[in-house]
Amino acid sequence: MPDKPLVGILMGSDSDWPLVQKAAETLKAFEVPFEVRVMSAHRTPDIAGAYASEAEGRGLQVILAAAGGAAHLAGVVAGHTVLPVIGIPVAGGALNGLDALLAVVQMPAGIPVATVTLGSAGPVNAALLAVQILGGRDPALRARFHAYKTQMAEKVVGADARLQSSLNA
Ligand code: RP5
Repeated sequence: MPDKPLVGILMGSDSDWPLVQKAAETLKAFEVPFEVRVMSAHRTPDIAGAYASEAEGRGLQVILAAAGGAAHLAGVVAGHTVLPVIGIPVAGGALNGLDALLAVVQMPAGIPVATVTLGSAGPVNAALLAVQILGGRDPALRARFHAYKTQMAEKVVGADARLQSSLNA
């Protein structure tokens, strides 16, 4: 039987999936069990509200919510749960994502939504934030995150070494 999901990845439309799948890939790389759902704050408000209300009882620990345009999904979900919610603004439409970014980030006091960047770093960072949150009480997961950061630093050090040797050749 597959592990029970700890992270719920939500998106407002399946048109968001090409971007949002980077969150799924990142969680998979860290061996964090997750589920993926399409639901909308506007088109399926009852489903989104029910999902968020039931998430804690189902054992989820973090929710990622991606949406574009008037991106209310993360905020609506945050209004219905005490779980941490990470909003992923999706670029597109006439305002090219600025609308989504502001809709996700400008939450009223009391209902926080952690907001990541527009673009492909957004879903990756949302997943990494989820890993960091879950890692707070999972030493093995935290160790994987340490290794990830070390690897990233080694890449930069390697790139610098290659640049220095080409400049000094
Ligand atoms: C938002 O509107 C979705 O999250 C998507 O980013 C955007 C466009 O949705 P579709 O018209 O492609 O379904 O609700």
